[in-house]
Amino acid sequence: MAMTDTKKLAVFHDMSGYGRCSLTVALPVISALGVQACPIPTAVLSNHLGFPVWFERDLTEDMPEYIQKWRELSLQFDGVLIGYLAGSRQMEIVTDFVASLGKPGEEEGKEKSWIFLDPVMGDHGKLYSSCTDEFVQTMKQLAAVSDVIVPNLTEACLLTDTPYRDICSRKKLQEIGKKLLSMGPSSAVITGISEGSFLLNLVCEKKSGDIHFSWIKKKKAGANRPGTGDIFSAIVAASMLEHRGLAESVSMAAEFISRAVKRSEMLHTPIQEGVCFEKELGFLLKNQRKSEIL
Ligand code: PXL
Repeated sequence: MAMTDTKKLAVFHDMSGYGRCSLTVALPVISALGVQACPIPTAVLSNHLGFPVWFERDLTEDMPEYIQKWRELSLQFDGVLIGYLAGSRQMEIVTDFVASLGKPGEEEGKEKSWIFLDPVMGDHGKLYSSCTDEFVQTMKQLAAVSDVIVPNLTEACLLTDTPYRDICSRKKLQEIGKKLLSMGPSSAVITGISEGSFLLNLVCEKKSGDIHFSWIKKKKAGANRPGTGDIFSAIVAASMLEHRGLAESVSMAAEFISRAVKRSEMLHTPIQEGVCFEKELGFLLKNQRKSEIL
C-alpha cells in the first residue's frame, strides 16, 4: 500500500488582514480541498482596497530573496497559482520563478508543474487604478507561459485587445476565448459573465488539436462581492491538482461561491466584508478526494 503525496501549490497573492480576499480566502479553500498551500506574499495590507483607508507594505524587494531560499532548499511544487501582483517588476519575478520550475520532459520522471494565472487587472470594463498599460502588456507575456488562465470579461478583453462590451453574444465570447488560447495557455475560463439573472463561465480547452467550449451557468445568488475571484481561482487550481477536469472544477467553484454569497446576503454582511465562506467550507471538505491511499 502506497500513500500519494499531498499536492503542493505555491501561491502568489497579497495578505490583506481584513475583508476576505487574496491569501485569507485562498489558503483555507486550498487546504479544504486537501492541497498544501505555500504562500509567497506580494504585499501586506491592513485590509483590501475597497475600504476608504488602508496600510500597505509592498514586498517586491523581498520576493527574490524569499524565493532564493526556496531554491536553496530545492523545494518542488505541483502547481503555481498567480493572483494579485503589485506592479510589473513582480511579474518579472514570477516569470523567473515559473521558468525555474522546468517543463515536462526536462527531467526524467519529473511531472510538470501546472501554472494557474488569475490576471487581476480590472472589472466592469475598467482597469484598476494601480494597473498601467505596461502592466497589461507584461500580463500577456505571463499568460503565454501559463497553462490555465481565469480572466473575468474585462481582463479577457484587455488580454486580447478587444473593446469591452457589457453585453456580449456567446459567439463573440467564444472568439475571445479562442484568442486567449492562441496566446499560449491550454485552457482559459472567462468568469462572471452576466446574462439576465444568471452568471456564466465560459470554459475553453484545447483538446487534440481542436478547441472545446463549455458553459457553466448558475443563478445569481446576490450582489458582486470582493474576494470571489480569488476563491474561484484557488478552487480551480487545487481541484485540478487533485485530477479533476477543468469544467468540473469550475462548476465546484461556482457552487461554493453561490452558497457563500447566499449566506452573506442572509446575514446582511456589508459588501466590503466579502463573502461569508467559513461555514460553507464543509462543502469543499465533502468534495475532497478520498483516494490518497492507493
Ligand atoms: O480580491 C482582489 C483583491 C486582492 N488584493 C487586494 C484587493 C483586492 C480587491 O479589492 O484590494 C489588495
